[in-house]
Amino acid sequence: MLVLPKGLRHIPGHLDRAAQERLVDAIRGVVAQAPFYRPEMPRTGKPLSVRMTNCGELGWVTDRAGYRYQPHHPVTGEPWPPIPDMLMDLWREFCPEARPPQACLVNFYDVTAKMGLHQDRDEQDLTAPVLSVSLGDACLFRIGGTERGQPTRSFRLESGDIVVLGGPSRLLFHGVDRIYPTTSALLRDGGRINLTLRRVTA
Ligand code: MD3
Ligand code: FE
Repeated sequence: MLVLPKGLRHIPGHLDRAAQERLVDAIRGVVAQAPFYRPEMPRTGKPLSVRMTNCGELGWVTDRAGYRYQPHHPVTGEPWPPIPDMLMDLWREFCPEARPPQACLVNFYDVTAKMGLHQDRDEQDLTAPVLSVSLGDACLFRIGGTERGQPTRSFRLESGDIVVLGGPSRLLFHGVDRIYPTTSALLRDGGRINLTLRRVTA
């Protein structure tokens, strides 16, 4: 039996293929207004392998100056486009107690991209849950404890899966170790998109 950390809900295959296609279309609309860009590590400026954009009143960005939320795209200077209705509906369904999300980070992984173990703690409101939607190729997701170096567990996230991180799971270390190429035909050129909806301000 797979035991998940308290406060972590994994809903495999919540979105059927038609819903995934509608969501990809909505994200294509977002990306047309706010193109993917290559974020950089704080201080070093080393590029991340994941490409990013956002929708919502605030977007998470990282560059030499550090990690932060800001209301405009770092390359175009334009405000982020609104969060698509489908995602607002998922938030109301899975996070009915929470105030509305302010940010939706859109991560794009080509088949070589990964994301190292990290904590999400750039939000002022750490009591609000994070809701994640996976689209496209499957990945190997890893989740640990609240301290670096604690044991980790790995599981696969597939297209259409939803993960809700609330309560005690909100500050767990987590990352994406690898993408499994050609495991989904949703995105014509392969790769994986992950959407994370968040409340940012207290
Ligand atoms: C566990 N994204 O954007 S989503 C991130 O697949 C991020 O792109 C990963 O980590 C991705 O920050 C994982 C699932 C997720 C999101 C937030 C979490 C897991 C989490 C916050 C706390 C614990
Ligand atoms: Fe994260």
